[in-house]
Amino acid sequence: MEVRILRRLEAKNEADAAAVRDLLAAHNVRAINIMGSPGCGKTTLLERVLPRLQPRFRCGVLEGDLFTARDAERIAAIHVPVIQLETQGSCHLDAALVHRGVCELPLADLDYLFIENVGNLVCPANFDLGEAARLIVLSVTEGHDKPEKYPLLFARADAIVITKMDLLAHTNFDLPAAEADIRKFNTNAPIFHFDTQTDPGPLVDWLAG
Ligand SMILES: Nc1nc2c(ncn2[C@@H]2O[C@H](COP(=O)(O)OP(=O)(O)O)[C@@H](O)[C@H]2O)c(=O)[nH]1
Ligand SMILES: [Mg+2]
Repeated sequence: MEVRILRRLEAKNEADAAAVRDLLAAHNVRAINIMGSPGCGKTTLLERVLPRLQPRFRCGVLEGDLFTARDAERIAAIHVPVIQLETQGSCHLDAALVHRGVCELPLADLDYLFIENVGNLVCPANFDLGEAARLIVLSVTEGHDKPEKYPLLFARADAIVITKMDLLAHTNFDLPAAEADIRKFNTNAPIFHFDTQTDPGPLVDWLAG
């Protein structure tokens, strides 16, 4: 009797991620996968950082959301090439959708590709998108317990940005505790502080590095 095999989804995703990685490498484009909760400030960070990178580097963006093109409209407003990826209800981007998005971008004209993942601290961590680096965003309004509750995301980060620092004094967010917890899972990744009032220079330098 014939035996049917259903392969786990990740195996398909791994093949798609390899295709994305090969395509980006062929065009010498460095991709950064940005992950964090809904509303933590991922798009705001891009709005602040992209104009700082653009004079030196050519950037493109893939915006991941369940529905709407609102974030892509924000990025288009600052004149950066962008494609909206609508997951139609799925809680994370997968490499197949990213591959379709990458094929729509002018890769020959890009140095950096920023992929804003769907707002979620769980599922995106498990899906390789073919990126070169993972940037995790945590806002002070979410509570300092999040690194301990969602360790996988922080463990696999290449850099972590703590956002909405201007609101720190209005919250009970314990910054040293949050950073100590991040260090339990990730000893190497730089931790940047960010808000819309402060110069994002160190983060820009890391991205450009
Ligand atoms: N006070 C303050 N608000 C911020 C900051 N960054 C983002 N926000 C606000 O947080 C909300 C969600 O930001 P957004 O960038 O859309 O988050 P995303 O869902 O992670 O992309 C918006 O109302 C932003 O204006 C910040 O540094 N300080
Ligand atoms: Mg957003």
